[in-house]
Amino acid sequence: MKCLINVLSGLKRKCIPHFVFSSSATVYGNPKTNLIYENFPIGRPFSPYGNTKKMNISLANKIRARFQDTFETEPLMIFSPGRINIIGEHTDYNDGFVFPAAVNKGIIAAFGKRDSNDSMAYAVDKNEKVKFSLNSLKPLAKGSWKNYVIGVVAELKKRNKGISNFNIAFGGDIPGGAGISSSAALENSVVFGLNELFDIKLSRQEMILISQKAEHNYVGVKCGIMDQYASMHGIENHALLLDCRTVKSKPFKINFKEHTLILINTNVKHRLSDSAYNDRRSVCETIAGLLNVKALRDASEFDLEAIKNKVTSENYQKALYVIQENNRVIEASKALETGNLELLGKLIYASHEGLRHQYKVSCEELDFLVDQTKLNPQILGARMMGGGFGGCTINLIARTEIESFKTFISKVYKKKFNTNCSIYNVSLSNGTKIIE
Ligand code: GAF
Repeated sequence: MKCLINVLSGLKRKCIPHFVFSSSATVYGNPKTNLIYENFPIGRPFSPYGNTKKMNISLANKIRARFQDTFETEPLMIFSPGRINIIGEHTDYNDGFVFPAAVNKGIIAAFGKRDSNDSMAYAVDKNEKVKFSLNSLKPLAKGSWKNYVIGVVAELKKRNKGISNFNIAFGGDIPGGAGISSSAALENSVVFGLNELFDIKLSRQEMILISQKAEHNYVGVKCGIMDQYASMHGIENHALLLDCRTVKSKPFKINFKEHTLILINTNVKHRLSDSAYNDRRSVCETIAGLLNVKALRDASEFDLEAIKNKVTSENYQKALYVIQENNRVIEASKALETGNLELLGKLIYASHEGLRHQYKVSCEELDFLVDQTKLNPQILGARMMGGGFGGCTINLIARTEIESFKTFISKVYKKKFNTNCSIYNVSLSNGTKIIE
């Protein structure tokens, strides 16, 4: 009842939500109307994003306690999730399609106002603190967590959003470099927390663009919008078929019944992944220019064939991968609508092949994990996830097979690389939100 009142009071506000019908629900349960509030302003007490099941409560308690001990006030608490991506890798910055979902792991951040001439950020997991002045913000050493926080603050200042000094303490339960986007989760937690603390009245859609710009300008990665979008707009038990040109999504209820998704972390992150990422983006933009289209999203294989002799064969393959991967995302959404998990699995495997041989963003450890799944018919599909060069694979596996596969893969991975892989079960969660 309380929830219904909250929803009605939210609807009374002047903006109009965009209603989307999830056709997949006809396959996985009763047809259901879902709400996508991309431009909904944020404000207490209304949150259309509800509670997130199985969030890490002990982490939240730890972050709150550290904040209280350090800053001696009661914090505003935010949870911002990481994301998985079923299919559609390196398509987002080509204005293409992706299929991510927010998960119940991510960043928990505590915020409070600060009566001082500077602000302070405290990374609890690293036990590191940084003080900074809001009037002289600049990127710090490359690779530092501080750039994610300061970058968001700088983007808010650039837009003349009225913020004053503040404290933040944060920690997470996804390792950096795992390909689950702890970076977008952190950026979103900062913009969401400051929006709330200083009553800036940004919509979720405005916030994700600020997070993305922070990553471009302070972290130095020219990322697309997938991670920030999924983390901010996630819906419990749903994946989002996101059109990265319109930045609007269609939620698909995910219930794979006898199957489920698990993540396997290689626990490696190879050097140069950021520069390789930016290089890939620039290749795609150059080829889109040659094709005279806005982005590779607008090109077909036929179009690409026509300029084949104007590009290197390596770059031809990269552009071809993007065009094919975009098509795979659409095929995957149809497979989900018809409940065809075998087809979904095949598309996931094909995505990995493209990332490995055409786009060349995989690595030995990821390829090994994917190759091992092919020995097991109970695993329908597997592929690397995220930017690549390390991090996790995502695996579509029969539930009955999980325990024996975990034992198997842990053993063979350790034998091959003399290091452990980590296995995560995740549930699909709501987007960035205030927690009690
Ligand atoms: C990273 C980026 F941040 C995303 O925008 C996306 O490009 C992804 O790599 C690859 O699909 O996570």
